[in-house]
Amino acid sequence: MVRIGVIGTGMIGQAHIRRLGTSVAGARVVALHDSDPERAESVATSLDGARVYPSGTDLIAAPEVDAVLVSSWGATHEPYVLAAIAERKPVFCEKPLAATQQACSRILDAEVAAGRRLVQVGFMRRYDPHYRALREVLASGSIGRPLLMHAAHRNPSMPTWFTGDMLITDSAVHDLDVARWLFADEIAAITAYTPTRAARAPEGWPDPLVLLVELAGGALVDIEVLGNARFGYDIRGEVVGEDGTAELSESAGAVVKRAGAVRGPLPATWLERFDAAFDAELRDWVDTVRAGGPPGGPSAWDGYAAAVATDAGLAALHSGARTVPELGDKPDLYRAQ
Ligand code: ISE
Repeated sequence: MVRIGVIGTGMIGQAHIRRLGTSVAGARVVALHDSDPERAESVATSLDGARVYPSGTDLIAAPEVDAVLVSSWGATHEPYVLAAIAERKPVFCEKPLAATQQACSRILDAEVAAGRRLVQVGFMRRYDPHYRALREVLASGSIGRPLLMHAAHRNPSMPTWFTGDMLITDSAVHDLDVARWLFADEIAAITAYTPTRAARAPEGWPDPLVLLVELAGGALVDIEVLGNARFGYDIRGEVVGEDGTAELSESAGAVVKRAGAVRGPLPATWLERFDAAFDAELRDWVDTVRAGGPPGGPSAWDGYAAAVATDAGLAALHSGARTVPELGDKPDLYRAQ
């Protein structure tokens, strides 16, 4: 049984806690911390014997905690992940791994110094059955060498605390990670385009936003992001190869053709669309922690590369120029992953 301490008991933290109790075998949430102690206390009442800690670092150091799940506000991640590495405890960190390239770089340095991989980052799309099926088609070689990808990330609306820049750091970050993962390549340049602002988008938001992403191997990925599409949560992906194309299938559920019309399900939120992916990522993480091995999911390097890409995306957005990210060398620790 892996005894887990959760830092951050907001919406995504509570969803993870629920999953750890219902859909994941071999895990128990024993410790909680939140910057709002009342919220942590109220979440603790639904858990058998979970203790609330006054600080995240106390929780990480507690002997009763075997592994840490960080789901607090992104800007707070770095010190928690560093503390978990210092304690040599496995840590699952929601995206972003940390707020900037420099902060992620410090995490890489700490993990390299520890000499083993302890960090998994919550890029759950890599566990989504539809994305996995797409990746298998690419790996099978049946559509030949992939040349292009068209991706769309349409959100029905955004929370009140969202900002225009977060369309890159919080939304497009998933598509940037998926591009690296599907093409097994790194990002070489990003250009951002902002067509006429949607009437429903808040003043000053780059909504819609299109990122044109050049991969080091020469493939090109276009990513459309909408923050206020209203009609539903719509995630698209199509890869164009030398010999054919492969498309992300729509979410599970039957498509019905009847009375001259086609109807199918469209998820309302990302929690619904990626429900199975969230279950699968936590199961995999807990399994690897129980086995005592390195995590099998997105690594600190992936979290770092995503931060480098979002920093470049923001620079491209604000300057209007094609921006080349400075990734640096991949440490040996991450080469065999
Ligand atoms: C949100 O934070 C997520 O991570 C979702 O997966 C993403 O689709 C959404 O745009 C983000 O705001």
